[in-house]
Amino acid sequence: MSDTLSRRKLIKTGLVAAAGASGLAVAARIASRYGLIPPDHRGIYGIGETLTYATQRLLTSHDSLAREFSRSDISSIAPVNGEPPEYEPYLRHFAEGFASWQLTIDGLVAHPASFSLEDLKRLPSRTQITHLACEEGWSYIAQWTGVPLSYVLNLVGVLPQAKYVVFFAFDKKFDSLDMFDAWHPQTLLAYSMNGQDLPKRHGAPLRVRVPRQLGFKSKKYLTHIEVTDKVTNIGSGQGSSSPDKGYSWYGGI
Ligand SMILES: Nc1nc2c(c(=O)[nH]1)N[C@H]1C(S)=C(S)[C@@H](COP(=O)(O)O)O[C@H]1N2
Ligand SMILES: [Mo]
Repeated sequence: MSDTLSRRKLIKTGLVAAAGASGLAVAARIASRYGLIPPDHRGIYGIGETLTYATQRLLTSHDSLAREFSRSDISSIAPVNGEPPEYEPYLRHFAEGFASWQLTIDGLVAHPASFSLEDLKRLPSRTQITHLACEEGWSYIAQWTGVPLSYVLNLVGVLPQAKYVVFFAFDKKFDSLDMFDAWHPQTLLAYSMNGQDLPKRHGAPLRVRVPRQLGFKSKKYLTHIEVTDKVTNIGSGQGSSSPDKGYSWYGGI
């Protein structure tokens, strides 16, 4: 057993034992010591959120992949959650076929940059058929093509103090991933769904697809990505617009 593995096992055993024997607060303290605290750790669900996140991170190895399906598994119907922004500047970009739309990436990076849709389409792509599960109880399987977020992060040069990658959308929603999911090979900046340009309702021109987490983390209608070491200064400080509506920040599956 490698050193990291035995260390992970030790922390995990400690966490679970502490949660059972001496209560959640002790387990939360252990999680804190190892930096496994999600941004929405305050409030009534906070200790539960910390335990879920910390346990998942310790149980899952860094390269574990979400299941990928075959073409015959693609669902004939893909439901939608979150209607397209029917207001400016989104409507103008849509009418122009996103010709002047740009994705800006800045924050804790060596080379802040903006990418047009054509720029992104010229970068190496990955196509994957994965399951999107909404916490409301429906799900579907679809094929997504896009540039791996990790590729773009390497282009802009993430600084060592980075802890989160934050996604901002035209509809004012935002969300963030820790660096584990940001570097994950299946986390895509997707511009195509089932072989077509991303349909308006599914997030045109660009969405993030995070198959290792519930659907709400796969934010649509992206405008801007920021790499940061803290999310306390964004929105209500919980790393996402979703916890304001009772969702957790971490939606691992
Ligand atoms: N910008 C934005 N992204 C979003 C949403 C939204 O309302 N706005 N809804 C989320 C939710 S709750 C889910 S389940 C998925 C659904 O993706 P789909 O509408 O393409 O099926 O998108 C997520 N991304
Ligand atoms: Mo959802």
